[in-house]
Amino acid sequence: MLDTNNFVEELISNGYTHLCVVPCSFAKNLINSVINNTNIEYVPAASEAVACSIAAGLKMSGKSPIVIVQSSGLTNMGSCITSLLKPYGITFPMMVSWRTYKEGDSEIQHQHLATELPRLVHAYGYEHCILDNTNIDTAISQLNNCNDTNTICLLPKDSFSKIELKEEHKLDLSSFIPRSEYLKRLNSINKDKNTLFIGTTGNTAREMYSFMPDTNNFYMAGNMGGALSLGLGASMGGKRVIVCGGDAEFVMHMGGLTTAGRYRDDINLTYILFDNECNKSTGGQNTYQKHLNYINIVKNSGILAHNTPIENIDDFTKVINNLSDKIGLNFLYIKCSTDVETPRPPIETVRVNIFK
Ligand SMILES: Cc1ncc(C[n+]2csc(CCOP(=O)(O)OP(=O)(O)O)c2C)c(N)n1
Repeated sequence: MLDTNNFVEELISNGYTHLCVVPCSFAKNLINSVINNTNIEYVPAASEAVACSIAAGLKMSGKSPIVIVQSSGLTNMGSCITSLLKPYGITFPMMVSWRTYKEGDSEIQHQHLATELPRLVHAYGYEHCILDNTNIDTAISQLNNCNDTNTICLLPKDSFSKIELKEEHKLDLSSFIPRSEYLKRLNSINKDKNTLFIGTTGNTAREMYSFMPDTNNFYMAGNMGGALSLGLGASMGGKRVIVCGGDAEFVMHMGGLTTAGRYRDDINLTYILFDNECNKSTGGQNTYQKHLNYINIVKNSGILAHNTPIENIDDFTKVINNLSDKIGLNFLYIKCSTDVETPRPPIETVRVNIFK
């Protein structure tokens, strides 16, 4: 295991200036150390494609960025890598956490790339190396090699020692009630099973498994950012759908809003955005999205949004009860705090037959 703060100091003395990131729990301690350090800038990105393009722009302006993403995020970067970085000869270190998979594990979103990740890297026209997490000098020289060549660095689990965020970077959500309270209420209102609930990757789906035992739930373990569009398709097919999403998932493929808005008069679909201001499931990293007005974004995409943020169960109950069986595309924005960890839905519930 590498000493994380020493590793970050070495990155800085080697001239690296920015860490462009979509978080993965494997990189949590490295991310915390960079957020704590004022000599290197943390750049949280809506998607891996965004992180990669920002890094390319930084490199073009003489900075020295590093990209950190999860293996599933490397697929989002494919277009940037093959049609920008490769043809224009732009290089910088890209660290990709190598998620593994054990048979029977419910994290089925990682199953394919657990074995195929190196082949994907090679298909993009890159070599791969595996970060040496036993020696800082070797690890830094691997990254320096990635900075000059078409090489992607794969990051094994438990590579970095534990780092806590400094107090000033910690979120205070104590004035909001936890998401579980809203999920329990959804469960009691929607026991009839006529509504399909879609839970997004991250802690939303996990908590639905614990707090919504009586509803008809689909737990989308991967495909981050795709929940609204999945719900759109299901509602275009005739289902009544409610998507429960997180603030990081919501922005990842936000273009889906513009497509969904077109069908607002033909479908029965509601997106409930639970904003806990963080990527809870990958280590609680702040999403740094306070500049966003989610309600206005949604309204301007032609979607019917409840006008004010919801912060208590009574208001929530009224709004949910008013959502009728009528056609419409609705959006609710809820400010919430986080719950204690709940278990992942087991494989039998994650791999359901969604065509039934
Ligand atoms: C393409 C892709 N990139 C990154 C991840 C890793 N990841 C899983 S959940 C998550 C954050 C989810 O945060 P949010 O949507 O706010 O929900 P929360 O966990 O806070 O409830 C991330 C970054 C992923 N699964 N897929």
